[in-house]
Amino acid sequence: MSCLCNLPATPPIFPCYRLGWCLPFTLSLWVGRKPHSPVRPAEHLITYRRKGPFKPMKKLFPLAMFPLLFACNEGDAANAAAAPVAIDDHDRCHICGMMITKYPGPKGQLFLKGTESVPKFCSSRDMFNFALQTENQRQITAMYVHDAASTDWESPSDSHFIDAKTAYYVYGTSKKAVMGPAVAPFSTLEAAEKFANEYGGRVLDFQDITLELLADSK
Ligand code: ZN
Ligand code: CU1
Repeated sequence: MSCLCNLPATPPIFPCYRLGWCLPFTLSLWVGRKPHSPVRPAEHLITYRRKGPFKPMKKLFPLAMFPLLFACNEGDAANAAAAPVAIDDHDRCHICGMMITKYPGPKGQLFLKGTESVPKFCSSRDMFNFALQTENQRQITAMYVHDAASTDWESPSDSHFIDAKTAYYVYGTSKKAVMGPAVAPFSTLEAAEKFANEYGGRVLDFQDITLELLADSK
């Protein structure tokens, strides 16, 4: 079974936030259970109320919780970020339809909830144009961009994808990509600053890349 709630982060104290739901659920099973010893009705009511439910509960409670914990952890594993995939020569940009590997500049790819297909993009710029749309934002489970410091600008290598959310970006550089000014990603601030000094542009982080920014300079 899986949990009904869908809380994202796992706090350090509990193995899973969903215990908030699992715990009352397990308790409700115990409260609603049938007494297990055949006793006369009147006596049974008294003994059951006084100590019946609590003794076995102490012993069996951890056992009852175990499968629920397992269900929670399974869910968390499914939510763990998928690894980046290679971009094929025949892959086309999810936004503009261009053949991705034909053009220079860092590319992007992302993973969405509930689908196996991985949208890939001719440029990190087009990836942001997709990823920043409100209706897409909530569906994204992982986002990758080429690290412009560690791979060739003209034909970036698929072994140099980095997490888009923790990357630094240089915007407004003289280096050419496609679909408008390049959004050049870097894994470190130092690398981004070095690139900006050499090729121009300003250093931004993930939160600074907005649809307004991209629309302004088309
Ligand atoms: Zn494109
Ligand atoms: Cu394009």
